[in-house]
Amino acid sequence: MVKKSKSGQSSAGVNFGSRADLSIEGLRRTFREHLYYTQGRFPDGATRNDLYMALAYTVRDQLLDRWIKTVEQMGREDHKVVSYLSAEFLLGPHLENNLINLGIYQKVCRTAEEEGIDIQAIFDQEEEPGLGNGGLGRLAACYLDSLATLEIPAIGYGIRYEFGIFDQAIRDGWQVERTDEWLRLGNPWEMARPEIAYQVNFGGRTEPYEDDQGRYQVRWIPHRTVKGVAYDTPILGYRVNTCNLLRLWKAEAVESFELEAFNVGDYYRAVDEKIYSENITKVLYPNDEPVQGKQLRLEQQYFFVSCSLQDMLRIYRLLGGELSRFASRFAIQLNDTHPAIAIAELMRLLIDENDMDWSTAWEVTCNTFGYTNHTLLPEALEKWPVDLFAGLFPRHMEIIFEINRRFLEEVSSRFPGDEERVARMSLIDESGGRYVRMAHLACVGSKAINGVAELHTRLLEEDVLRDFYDMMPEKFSNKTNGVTPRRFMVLSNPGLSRLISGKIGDSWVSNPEELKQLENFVDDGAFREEWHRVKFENKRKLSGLIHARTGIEVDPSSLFDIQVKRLHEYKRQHLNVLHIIALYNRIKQDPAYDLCPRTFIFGGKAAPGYFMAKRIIKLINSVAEVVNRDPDVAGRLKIVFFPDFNVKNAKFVYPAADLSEQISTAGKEASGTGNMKFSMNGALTIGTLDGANVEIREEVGVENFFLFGLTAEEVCSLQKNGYQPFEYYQSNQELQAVIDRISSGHFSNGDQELFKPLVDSLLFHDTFMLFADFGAYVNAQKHVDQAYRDQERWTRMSILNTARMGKFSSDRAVREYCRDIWHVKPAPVALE
Ligand code: NBG
Repeated sequence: MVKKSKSGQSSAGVNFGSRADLSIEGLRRTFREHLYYTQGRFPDGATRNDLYMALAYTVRDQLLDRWIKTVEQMGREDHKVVSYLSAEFLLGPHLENNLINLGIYQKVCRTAEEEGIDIQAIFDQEEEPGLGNGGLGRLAACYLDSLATLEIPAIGYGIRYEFGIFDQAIRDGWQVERTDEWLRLGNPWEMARPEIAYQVNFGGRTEPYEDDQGRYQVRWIPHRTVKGVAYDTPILGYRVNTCNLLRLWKAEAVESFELEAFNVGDYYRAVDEKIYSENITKVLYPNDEPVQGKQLRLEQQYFFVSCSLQDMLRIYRLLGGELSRFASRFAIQLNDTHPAIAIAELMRLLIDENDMDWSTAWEVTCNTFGYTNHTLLPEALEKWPVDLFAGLFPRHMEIIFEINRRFLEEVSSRFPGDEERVARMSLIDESGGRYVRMAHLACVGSKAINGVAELHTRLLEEDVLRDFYDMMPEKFSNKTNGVTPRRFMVLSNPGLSRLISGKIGDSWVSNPEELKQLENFVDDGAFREEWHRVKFENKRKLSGLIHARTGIEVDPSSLFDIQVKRLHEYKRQHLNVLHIIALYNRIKQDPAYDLCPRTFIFGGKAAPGYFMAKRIIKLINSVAEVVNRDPDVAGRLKIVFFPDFNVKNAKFVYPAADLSEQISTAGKEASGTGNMKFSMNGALTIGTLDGANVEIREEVGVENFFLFGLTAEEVCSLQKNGYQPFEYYQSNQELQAVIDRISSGHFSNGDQELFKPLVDSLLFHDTFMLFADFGAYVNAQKHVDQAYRDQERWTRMSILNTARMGKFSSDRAVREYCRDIWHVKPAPVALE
């Protein structure tokens, strides 16, 4: 339980009275004060946003004591701090989460009700900070939640994008993008810290010189300087006092610089400079996996990395330690290669700005960083043209060349005469054009390298990073992803959480392995009935939302078959569509065809420039148009594309699923985390042996998982032996009929061109082997259909899924990082 402070005594001994008071009266008073003094409203004139803001400030007040004490403690005691560097944090709404973590959710809801306030409408008012694309950014947010819950001192460092991931609307079946103006009505959760600001340089040249002691030094004479300003958001743990810090950087112009020195009289150019500077943190690049080699993206990466490292060095100086012991106070984790330039930047800061010698600086650097890889897709491995890189960061380029020179010397001496290996491992790809390989930089400059699921880590070791594994196997380990049960169960699925807690108590929330105890109740008919009822209620709620957003009526007693995730060919949403069309064909052929009524629900955004992904969205909607209104189908099949899938509406989606679609080509999905969110909420999975599916299946039991498809090895060897998708088309009649149905224009008002690019790509390339897996997939779906007819059995399997998902809590994952990589321990925060 949260320890209450004695009427909010601060460390300075000042009594802040009511604002930190958790009693109902206290909350009520603080809320009214904020409505009046912060929002400037009487209750009568207050808008919904005023009410939301006042409540958010009321809750934030509760966090402040904990937040200040946590941050103070980081600087005071001899604790190591985790510094999580990530270009993305996909946080989702804060308000409900904070209420849950504080333990005042029920109390606040009840009080609001008494006041005649529609609390759901207020929750709904919050714009989510969509500062990420998908799994990688959401994982960072889950890890912040777990770090705080485990009472580990930690700072998340990232970018305060003015526009997060775009809002998706569907027009005429196509995705249209709208800018996400999440800051429009104000953000009560952040605090601007204008006095915490750093200068970040770009471009220019370097110049060698001799310092006072006659040592060789290099100075960087930049072409341009931008200022990074800190915006802080509190991240409270569940029922603890630890309230960590998320520090996001906003780019601003260095006013004095252009206005006075350079642009005297040239007012417009000065303003241009300002706009140029602010551009850096204007917008999140909306590409999920493949990288976009854009200069601005590289500028964003360096910008936030440099600010963050300067900030850590400042904090470290406050502590007064020897700089050579930096790694004993900070463990920095690189969330993929987006912040990997940190390795060169820390070297630069230590050598050029703190007079450290190369080898000490290199030791500090290598002991500080850990690197998490999140992808096996070759097109998602970041590499930057050397010219672009050197133009923006001339000094870093020199440092990287020197790191590389020393490293390749080591490679040569370990593997004499193996020139091919040297070329393969070089930080510079010279196989055609010259590129900086960010993953190689990350591997060389980190003491630990990890993948995000067992299969993924094995494939890294055997394939993508094989040479590095050969040379330094001790650096490699697996850290299977996890998700927070607070947001994805307690907050998203209150009905199920209440049912569970009623049976086994509520300590599973911080210790989800306890969910195992639910296994004792699978034979309890009354419990199963309750379980089923909760699931049905969740499906009813989602049905209402679907109707409101799309106008489509769905039947909550049908099987809810859901695939929500970013649109990507490797995730194979179109394989799901091929199955739907196969069912449709069966019904058309035999209107009495016996099948369990199903509602297929899709959701997810496509990168705005990803042609195929956008066409898959159009295909889903086109098939939906035809199937949903075909009288022969008569409600047995319904298809929905739920627009604008994000963290906020995810909470209605995961708890309502009967079936979770995890059907990526084996060997392509590093882990997946949506798969975990579904299964925790009692959905059964139909899936391939890919990413964390492998481990989920092991945990929940093979008999409670619908497996199909080629293994990663089979995918690989089929590819090698010349995969011919056309042969599958010719030999599988059902597949042929499905493809022909699309080609004929049946779903596109006779237009045979619309889906031709998609169909041709499948017939003649099928890079992700839909055709090879089609038969097995349709077959597994048949088993799903059979199983769902036996509702007792299905509910049993559903309960067992939830009961056995404890492993996939982000608490477990973060504990492993703490133990194996960061070497940090909990540091509980006392309030008085
Ligand atoms: C994604 C993977 C997912 C994985 C998340 C989190 C990137 C680069 N990778 O499979 O595709 O679950 O990372 O680890 O976004």
